[in-house]
Amino acid sequence: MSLLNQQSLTNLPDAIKVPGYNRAKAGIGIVHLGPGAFHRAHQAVFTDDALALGGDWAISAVSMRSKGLRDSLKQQQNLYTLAVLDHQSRYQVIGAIKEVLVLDEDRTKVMERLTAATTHIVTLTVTEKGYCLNGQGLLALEHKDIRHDLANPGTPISAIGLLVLALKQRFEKGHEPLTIISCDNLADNGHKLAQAVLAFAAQSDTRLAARIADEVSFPCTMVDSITPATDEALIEQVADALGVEDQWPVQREAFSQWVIEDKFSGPRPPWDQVGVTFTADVSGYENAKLRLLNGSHSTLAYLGLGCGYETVYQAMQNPHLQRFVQRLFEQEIIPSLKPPAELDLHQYSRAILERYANPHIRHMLSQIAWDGSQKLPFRLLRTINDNLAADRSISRLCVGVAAWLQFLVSKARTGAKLTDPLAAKLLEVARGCDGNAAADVQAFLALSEVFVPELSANQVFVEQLTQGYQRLSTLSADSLGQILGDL
Ligand code: CS2
Repeated sequence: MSLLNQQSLTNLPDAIKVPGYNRAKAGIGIVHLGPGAFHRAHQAVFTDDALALGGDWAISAVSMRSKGLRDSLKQQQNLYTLAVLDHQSRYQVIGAIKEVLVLDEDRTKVMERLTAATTHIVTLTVTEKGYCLNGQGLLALEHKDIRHDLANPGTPISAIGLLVLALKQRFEKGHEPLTIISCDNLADNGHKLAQAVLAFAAQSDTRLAARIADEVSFPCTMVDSITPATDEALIEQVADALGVEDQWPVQREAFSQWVIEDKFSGPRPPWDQVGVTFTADVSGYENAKLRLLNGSHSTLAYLGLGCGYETVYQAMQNPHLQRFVQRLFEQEIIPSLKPPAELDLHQYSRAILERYANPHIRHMLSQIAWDGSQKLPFRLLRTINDNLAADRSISRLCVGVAAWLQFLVSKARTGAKLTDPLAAKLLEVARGCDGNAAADVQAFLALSEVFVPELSANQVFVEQLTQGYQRLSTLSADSLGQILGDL
């Protein structure tokens, strides 16, 4: 079977949507850091639609480390397929990415793109750990990548070091500043990124830091679309639908939402005409999404894996888990939120449950379980903190955190691989656990990278977490009804 490329576009079945613009003519206006499946299924798709309305907004995608995507997409002239999986699946060939570069190997080209007068926007999906933040949400100066970049500012390996170098060189060239948009699941993502960039710049050049603070905009965003990792089944399904082979398609659900703080340093694509929401304050949307969707995702991942389930869909077929998530939403998460007037949280959370019940999406719990140490603070711990301050219940939220601790203990016991930047430390603590709930929980709470001291010292939290941990010590699909019974 021949490969998807520019030439094959004209022979695809009629139902397949193809780029509605001249790819050769569209210039690069955006540099994206971290072109994983989520970027390619979300921002790149909005941008593809915007390109059809005109403008030089094609994307130069910079992979921070891996080379696989660059090498595969190069053979397809950087075209790839988006499969939207629902009761009626549809396929769309995306042309918005013009090139994929690898930071390490294509450094000169990367800097050229970042400092071109024609580049106006940098977007990022580098995952939570890519921001190199400490437990307080500030740049971790002791992080090994940050130490490397401070010592070698001309050849950075972190996104933060790279952005600072790019801004410095742009200012030297006299170009317009950039708008830098974090599209990761961090609360207050724009502010966190801005703080990290400023803290890094201030280490060597306070004038540069001041200029960045004055001129560069870091809008906050909320991004949302469930995007399971690409697997062999998808590759086959896409080949069947297209009649040509795509080596690296992406898949997602039909739902896709992007809310961006309306605060740009320069021009932007006509994203507002293709479904992106611009607003003065993203925090209401962002917190609702992070706490309800991502918070329940992580909870389901650790509880579901403990019961032997593989996917979100399977886990949600269990009536006890379904009821538990509903009550978690209603009793503990919704009361913590301050949504914008137009957002009905009860409706929003019902829609999330419907999305989880999409049988066409095989979203692996093991994928969601990655990087718990980076995700839980934003997804569950901040909600716990707010509820404690307002004297609200936290018992269900603590079950989610306790399920993570039990997941770590079981990884330590079985020796299975743990994907988490803090894996070595987490496993060390987990190996020392002997089933005494109070002592085990205390050992985990000492991890200040995850639990801020105010929280680990809070007696209500410690008690509830210990109870949750105790409850889950016999977790299995059969015992779930009893374990979650009164929650
Ligand atoms: C998931 C997210 O993998 C995870 O941790 O919770 O990727 C989630 O699917 C997206 O944020 C949905 O927008």
